[in-house]
Amino acid sequence: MSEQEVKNLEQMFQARIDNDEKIEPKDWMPEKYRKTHIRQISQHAHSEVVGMLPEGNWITRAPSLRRKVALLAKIQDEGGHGLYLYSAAETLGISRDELIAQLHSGEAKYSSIFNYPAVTWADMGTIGWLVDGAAIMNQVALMGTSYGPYSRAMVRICKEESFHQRQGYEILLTLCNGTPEQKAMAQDSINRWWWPSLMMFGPRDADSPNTEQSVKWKLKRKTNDELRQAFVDQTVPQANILGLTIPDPKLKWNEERKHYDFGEIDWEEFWQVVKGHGPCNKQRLSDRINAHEKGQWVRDAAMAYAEKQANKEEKQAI
Ligand code: BYC
Repeated sequence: MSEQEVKNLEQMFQARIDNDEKIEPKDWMPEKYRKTHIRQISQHAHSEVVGMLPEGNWITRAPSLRRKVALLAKIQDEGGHGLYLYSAAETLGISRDELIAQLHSGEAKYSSIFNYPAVTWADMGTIGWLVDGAAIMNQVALMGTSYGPYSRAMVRICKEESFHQRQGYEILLTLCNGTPEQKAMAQDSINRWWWPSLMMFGPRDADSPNTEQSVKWKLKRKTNDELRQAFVDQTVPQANILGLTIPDPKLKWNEERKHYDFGEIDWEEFWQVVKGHGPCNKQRLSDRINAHEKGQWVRDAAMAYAEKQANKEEKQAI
């Protein structure tokens, strides 16, 4: 194909996006569009699957049967979200095995937030409220993303995430209406998770190499800073209802902007965690690799069964 032909195709492609059409797997797309989507969708999938680990640790320690059932269901949902997202990424011409290998080798990233430890029961509430809350803020915008399979996966994921957010908030509401020790446990949890939750939205727009192109392609419908601001604005009144203090002395309503002003994120900490030096990076990755290896017999059994079925069907056809 000549350079001019590629340029024409790119123009037509951008016109479809500007016209809010969805791009489907068999449509022509620029190579960079395909690669950027594989990167973001697979990192999103990895985040869901690694995100099961901090909570999985609390299933056996949940304080009641009702809490245990709800937590189990939430974690299973996250495994399911990973599967929809891996499937969406596979439509772009990469295999699940390759994606998993990229996670295990450290080549692919997953959300920084899951490299922090969940040390108290209140953390199960805070993860639901803040971490799922931040995830929904991002994912509601992603329902309008230009790539069809990603956008459709988001619709279902968002419905399930809003249940997750509420179950977390309800855990905190119970603790905040409980004994002074329970309320203090909730406050301690918010103190630890607030800033890492704000980091989930990624670097400032000015330091985000991918945002400009991703916004043009409508992979991103809002920028990192826009989503972070919307999250802060939504979350402060919820903290007030709980009677908890957000650990940011600079947090203040700005009447002129009609938004909350907030303090500076520790970007040094963010990049350290993204580069693999957070409190739990090594443990998360080794737990994931271990789980994958231990699950080999399940994949082997499924393959053997599928082969048997295929042989049976072939024989019946003869
Ligand atoms: N953590 O140019 P930028 C969940 C990387 S999980 C780690 O702004 P982009 C849940 C970024 O990848 C929700 N890395 O990038 C599950 C890039 O590096 P590469 C997870 C980060 O992609 C269980 C570099 O920094 N949600 O719901 O335009 C329990 C420069 O950044 C992070 C998603 O994945 C980070 N926080 O924007 C509970 C949503 N931030 O790849 C809940 C989908 C940035 O160039 N993803 N980096 O080497 C997105 O919306 C975007 O990928 C981001 C980053 C906004 C995260």
